[in-house]
Amino acid sequence: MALALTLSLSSKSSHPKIGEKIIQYGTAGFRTLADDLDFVMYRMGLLAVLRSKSTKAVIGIMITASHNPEQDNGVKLVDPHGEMLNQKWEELATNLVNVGDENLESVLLDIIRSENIEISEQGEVFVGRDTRPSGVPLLNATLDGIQDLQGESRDFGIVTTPMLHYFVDETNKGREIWVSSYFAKLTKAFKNFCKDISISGDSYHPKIVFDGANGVGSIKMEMLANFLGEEFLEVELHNAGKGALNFECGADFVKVQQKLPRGLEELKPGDKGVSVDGDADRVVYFYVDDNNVFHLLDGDRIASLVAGYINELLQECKLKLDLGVVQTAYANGASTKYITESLKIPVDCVSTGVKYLHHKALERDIGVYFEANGHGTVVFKTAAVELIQKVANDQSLSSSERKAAAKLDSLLEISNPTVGDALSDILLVESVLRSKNWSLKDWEAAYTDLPNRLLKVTVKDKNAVTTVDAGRKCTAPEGLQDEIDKLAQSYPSGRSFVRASGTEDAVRIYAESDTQENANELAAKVAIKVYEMAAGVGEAPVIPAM
Ligand code: NG1
Ligand code: ZN
Repeated sequence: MALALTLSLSSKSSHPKIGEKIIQYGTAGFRTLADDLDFVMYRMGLLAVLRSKSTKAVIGIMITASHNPEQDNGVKLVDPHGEMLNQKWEELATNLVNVGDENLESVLLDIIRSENIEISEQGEVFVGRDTRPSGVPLLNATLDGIQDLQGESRDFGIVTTPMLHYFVDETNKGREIWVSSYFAKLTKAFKNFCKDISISGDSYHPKIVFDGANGVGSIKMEMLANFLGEEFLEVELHNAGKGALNFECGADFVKVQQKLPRGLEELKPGDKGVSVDGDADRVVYFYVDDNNVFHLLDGDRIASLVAGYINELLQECKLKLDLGVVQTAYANGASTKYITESLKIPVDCVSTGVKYLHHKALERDIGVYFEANGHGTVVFKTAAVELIQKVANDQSLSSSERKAAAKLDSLLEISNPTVGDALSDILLVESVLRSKNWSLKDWEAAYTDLPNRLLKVTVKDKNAVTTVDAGRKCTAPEGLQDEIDKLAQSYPSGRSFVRASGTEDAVRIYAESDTQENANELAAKVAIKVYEMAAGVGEAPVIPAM
């Protein structure tokens, strides 16, 4: 008879569970005040070892709270192909984090049994973190968890989230990695792409004014810029670590506030502003015009630019591949219309959360996915890349066909196939702009955004707000959707929806209309309805003065 398995968790008593509040593995893992996370990290270290044993592959743990304020932190697990954690394991994670200390061993044993895990199997976990000071103690808690189940760990120190995803994927593909191999891959592909493109005229400038959100993005951007050299891309660094992380800067601030970040107030007309978020998986572009008016080029713009260009290259190299774009309900209505009607590229709309976009995009030969907030990438099937490379090397074809295929091959090599990656996305955007000899104004001319507003309301229990149809229809509280519909219909081109945030304790409200004033007003009126019907707490939202 087999001996009953027992676990001895020697560090458990150093990481006692605190608080009674149930916490959930949300759209971006666990995320809350850093002070409340020690036991969560320890337990995620334990779980990652089990996941590694179960998949017989390296698993990643990223310690970050992305665009949240500096005092928050969080943790996300990375699956073998560099993708977000499998949904069933998200539930296991939620369960493991919420049990009392006295039941920890038995819940782990349940997982071992239900997942048929061979405990003697090797377990290996890659760990990375953003620049938050709380990252160090939380890393130690994570390492304790890994060690308690005899897992091997490799600590990558401060890295961007997409770098860690890339390292996990590459290692599981049997390739050797080191920190600079990431930069080497990106820069080699970008330089290859730029090979035959000469810059002339006044439209494209190989220079960006970079807002690093005072986070890891600025450290890694500086390294990337050194690898590239100024002739390929000059980078003027701002918010490079002296101020508070994400405070009045970074991609989330710029997208939500629709204004220049702190430190870039003096951006000159014609300069290309670029903001990334606290873990550098999101990016937005912006500029000010001659009248000092701010213009934002967000994730929807990046999706349409990149997908449109890939489509052109496919036509030039006469390859019939299945290309599609994936968006969420937060995509600007004008972008969806432009991509489907002008570019004639199919668009799918999925629930908010990168994992949904990623999986949908993988259904295509080449899938371009972006959230409006600037989180996205290009994914592709290996067979599609092989076809493209075949065309690039087929001497019987015309040189224009071969060149287009070679460009497409480099472009796909620049993209991070595992997850949205601000640095790789910047190089994607720069590739297309350079190739088209476009300024940001040229890029923006493709379509006109519908003015929009994103608000949030704190309520007693955000889970009381439930939705269906990719987050576009609210099913509870009863009657709220009817109120939203009535309000939206009373504004020209009005569209609005609400959903519970997966990363914050709040309900998000999105509204679009023909003018910014109308979008602001519609968003505020819907926010008031949410506040009234879903037990809002704190100060009630107000309608802005026109
Ligand atoms: P929540 O908080 O669930 O809305 C936010 C973003 C998501 C995604 C996650 C992960 C918006 C409206 N929502 O999720 O798109 O990026 O954070 O970081 O931007
Ligand atoms: Zn992020």
